[in-house]
Amino acid sequence: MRIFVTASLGLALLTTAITPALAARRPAVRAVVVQAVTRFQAADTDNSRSLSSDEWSAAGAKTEAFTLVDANANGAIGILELIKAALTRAFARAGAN
Ligand SMILES: [Ca+2]
Repeated sequence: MRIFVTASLGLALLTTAITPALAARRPAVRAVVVQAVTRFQAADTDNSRSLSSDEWSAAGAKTEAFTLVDANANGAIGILELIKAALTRAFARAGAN
């Protein structure tokens, strides 16, 4: 539940920060966020609300991507870090940023 509240807050902040042109992409943004949250919950096997490098690797994610997603370099990936990385990747793929 706390993850969804945090993710919802993050989504609200992100959606109010995006330009009107990007606002039209909200359904895609929502899908990316839902997928990121789902993956985060599946990977967080110890329910610590953060992903260790071991959990990251066990989930099949690329080891070299861990340090890129760990934006605050604290050695763990929080839900907002994962959502931000997922959105950045999705918009880069769409050529929207
Ligand atoms: Ca982190």
